Amino acid sequence: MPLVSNKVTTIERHIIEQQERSNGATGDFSALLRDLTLAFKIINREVGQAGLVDALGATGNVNIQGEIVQKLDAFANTVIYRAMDHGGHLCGMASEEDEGILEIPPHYKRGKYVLLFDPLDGSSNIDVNVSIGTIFSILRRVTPGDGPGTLQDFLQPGFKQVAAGYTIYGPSTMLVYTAGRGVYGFTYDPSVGEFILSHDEIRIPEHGTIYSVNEGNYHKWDERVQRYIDWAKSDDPAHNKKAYSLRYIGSMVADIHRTLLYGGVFLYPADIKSYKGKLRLLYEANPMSFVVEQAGGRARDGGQRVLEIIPEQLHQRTPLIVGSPKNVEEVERFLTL
Ligand code: AHM
Ligand code: MG
Repeated sequence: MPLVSNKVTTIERHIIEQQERSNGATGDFSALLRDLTLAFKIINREVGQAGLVDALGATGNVNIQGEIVQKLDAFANTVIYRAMDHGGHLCGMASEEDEGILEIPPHYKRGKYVLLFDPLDGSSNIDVNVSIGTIFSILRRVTPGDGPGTLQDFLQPGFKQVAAGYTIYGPSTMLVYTAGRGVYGFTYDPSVGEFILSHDEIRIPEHGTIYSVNEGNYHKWDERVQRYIDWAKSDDPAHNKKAYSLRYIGSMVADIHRTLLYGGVFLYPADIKSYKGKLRLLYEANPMSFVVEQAGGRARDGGQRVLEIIPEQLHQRTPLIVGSPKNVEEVERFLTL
């Protein structure tokens, strides 16, 4: 009987194979991603024990977004910085938890990339054992030389991202990433300590029947958004449409991960309180939009493509409508009425 080979691919092998296919690859980028996965494994270990140890609850510090920082956020933030500061691949980092650029210590070599990250997104869900995630975005530096990265290196539009992705800490832990050549998902096997390729070349369904939004904000939205939501949850026999289902976890990584696999739309629109929306362009909207677009989806801010927004500030916010191309177009039709 011939041997049947069921190839087991770790993320490390996958990245190397991808690099070999792209011309001029130096291996620098593979090493960078490898360092990042180590940070994710450490965060995963800690998240998995959150209910056991006294790691729950707010530290009491207020971050620059005016939110209470929880212990695991602070932990994840430090883990990523420490895993990435000495690899020689980065000339700077920026985190949703820190106000300014995080510099590479002067005694370490600096490299040609910058890393932006949201160490633990959806942190209000930590205490109730609901999925949370880490989001990352990698850009190539644009300033010449090998000095510290400057704001210019970070404030690049999303279409310039070299790679982006997220790790979701859920019933199983998964890492989903794109380097601009499709989207790949890896499930963590804790028994061997490896992320194993489980979702090859992810494609988002063209259309889905789920909408995902914090509907508690309904009365704060523009009436065009209200009209879309009214339509989304109604039957529309003229278009052979049944009411969509609402699913909202309140962890963007989890809500968008479901949207990626099942289809539909995730929205965080602007409202009268947050007139630019809630989500951060550089740490949340850009990386998630890059992943979704690479899987065949669509990501808009209500007027333009998210990945084409020219950032002006590290912590700038943006409205976000992301998901299956047809669903996002449905929302856009209501927005232009
Ligand atoms: P965080 O970065 O402080 O965790 O906030 C971002 C989170 C997203 O994960 C989620 O989509 C959104 O906030 C939920 O906000 P709301 O509670 O307003 O629905
Ligand atoms: Mg966040």
